[in-house]
Amino acid sequence: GACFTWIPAAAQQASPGGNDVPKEFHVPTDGYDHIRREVMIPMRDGVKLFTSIVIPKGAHDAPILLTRTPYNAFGRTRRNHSPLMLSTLPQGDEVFVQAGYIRVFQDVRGKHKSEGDYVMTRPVRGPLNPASTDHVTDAYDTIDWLVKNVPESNGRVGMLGSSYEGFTVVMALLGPHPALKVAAPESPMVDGWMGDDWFHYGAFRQTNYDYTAGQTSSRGGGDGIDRGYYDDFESFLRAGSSGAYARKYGLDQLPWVQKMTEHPAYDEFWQGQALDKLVAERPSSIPTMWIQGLWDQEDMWGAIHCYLSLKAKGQAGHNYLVMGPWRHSQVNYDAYNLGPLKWQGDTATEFRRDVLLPFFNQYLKAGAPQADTPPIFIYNTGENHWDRLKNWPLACESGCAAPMKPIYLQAGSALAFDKPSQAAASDSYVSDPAKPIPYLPRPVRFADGERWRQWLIWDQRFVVDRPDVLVYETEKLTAPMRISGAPIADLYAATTGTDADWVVKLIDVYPDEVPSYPEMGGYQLAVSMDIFRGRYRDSFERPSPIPAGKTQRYRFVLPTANHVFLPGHRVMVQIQSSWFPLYDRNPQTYVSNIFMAQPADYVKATQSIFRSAEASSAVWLPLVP
Ligand code: PG9
Repeated sequence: GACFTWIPAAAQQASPGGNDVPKEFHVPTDGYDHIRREVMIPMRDGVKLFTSIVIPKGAHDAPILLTRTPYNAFGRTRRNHSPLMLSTLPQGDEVFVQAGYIRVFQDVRGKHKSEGDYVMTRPVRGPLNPASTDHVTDAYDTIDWLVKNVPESNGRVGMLGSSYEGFTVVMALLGPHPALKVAAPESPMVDGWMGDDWFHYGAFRQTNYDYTAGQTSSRGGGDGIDRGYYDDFESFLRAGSSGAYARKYGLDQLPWVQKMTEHPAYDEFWQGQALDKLVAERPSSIPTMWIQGLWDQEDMWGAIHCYLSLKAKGQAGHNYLVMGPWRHSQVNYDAYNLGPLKWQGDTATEFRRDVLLPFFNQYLKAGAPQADTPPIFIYNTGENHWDRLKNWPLACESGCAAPMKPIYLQAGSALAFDKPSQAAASDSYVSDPAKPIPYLPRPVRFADGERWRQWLIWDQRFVVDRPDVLVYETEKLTAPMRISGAPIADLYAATTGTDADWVVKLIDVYPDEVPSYPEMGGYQLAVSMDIFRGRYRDSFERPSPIPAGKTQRYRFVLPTANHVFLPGHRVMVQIQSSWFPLYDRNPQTYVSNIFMAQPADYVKATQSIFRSAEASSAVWLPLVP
């Protein structure tokens, strides 16, 4: 083992005052249970990537678990200062450490200790990436090097990682090295425009400014934004448009901010990097487990859409879907609960131990037993247990065991399955961009991680009484009502403006009293909700002004749910036209680029939602009979 090399103080005195920082400092590691090799792995273009390899002492024929990260590989392998591998690696790795895996983290090019240039979620080689390398080749070259240069390994590699680290797993699948035997993209960032980090159906997520500043204002950990406000609601509202906010804080110098600003619509820039399309074009034969949370506040689109597009290509045999009752990346932590929602046991640790590890072992360890991997492993968030299913979804528009069933908005704030029969009936509200609806109670602080991680399950009572939120609710249910799939919002709406945002929330209203858990009495839990920018109603690529006063149809798929509304609960739908400051405000006047909207473009608009025979607004439910 390496040990501290004693250099007498006198010998270090290059300057008269001395130097208390020695030239070399080695920690004695003889008592450690692991060895660490930090290497620069050369890629095909000569760029070297910093790679931290953590090997159990005495390992031989051990599988390799690889994660490629923009989040500092050095730091990712140092959770605690400890001589124990279990302690120094991330919590999510514990089951793999206990099973004797070699763990590898690598900085992607251009970040932290790696050489080269950084491009945010760098697209594959082709029209959007003229270089000779991408994450596909970097993963390939890394795996090639690892299996040739880590003698303790058995030459088999698995890749796993969440979010950006999940994105790099998906990239590796587009041209995999033969030694890559199994993969698990966890909440991978897949389509940044449709519903992952950058936009949702065209509405821009302003949290990205902090993220982009952190990622790209320097090669290492970048700097934050000097806002001058405690409340982000205030800092964004005062700045004006999202573009004005970026200019005010100097963020418009960052190339990624410029790219997002230049591509507000779903043009070739976004289409060409949508990985759910690319994985279906180039399906791999590698057993892959697509994992995400049912309340994933960052990457709600990626895993499920990759799974569905591969299934549509006949690839379901070796692609698996896991959806836990988790916030973003919670799969790698404890998951007894998500805020006030409590589950049966630690759903994340149990998943890693009982499903994920056996799946990896099967493909990575010689002689490991065949795992009993369910094709679909999805938490039932109403009945509070895991479902092991053969197929997903259970209800959908075509090709499923059950069809979708609309639940209609009705007179008197009611919600019911009978189609409305009245003519020209609607409900209206005034949406005022000067008083946008917060997505969390104010003060809103993006930096408050605890609240950010829970915003999707936040009790929606905090906005239910606002005059600019429409609310529809069923009677108390007398029998359980199960949804298993993706609900679809289907609005017939008119606006006095020429552009508008539509937020639709499908909510489980808890009984007035929950005796053993009083704080859940009357809780309004959104089981599926999203935002849609009205200008994209006919085309995501080519937006168009909304004709003022003319009823238009807005149909958009909401996030996947596997939920049972229990007897005594009610189903609620809420509709509103802003979700601030997470999403930028729609000025409600059509402008060519909302990032550039001028103060005068922001106008009040009256929004009318129709609930009539010819314009029956509804939420289509993936109802399981
Ligand atoms: N959701 C984060 C992210 C991924 C990719 C791009 C931008 C942000 C993450 O958690 O890594």
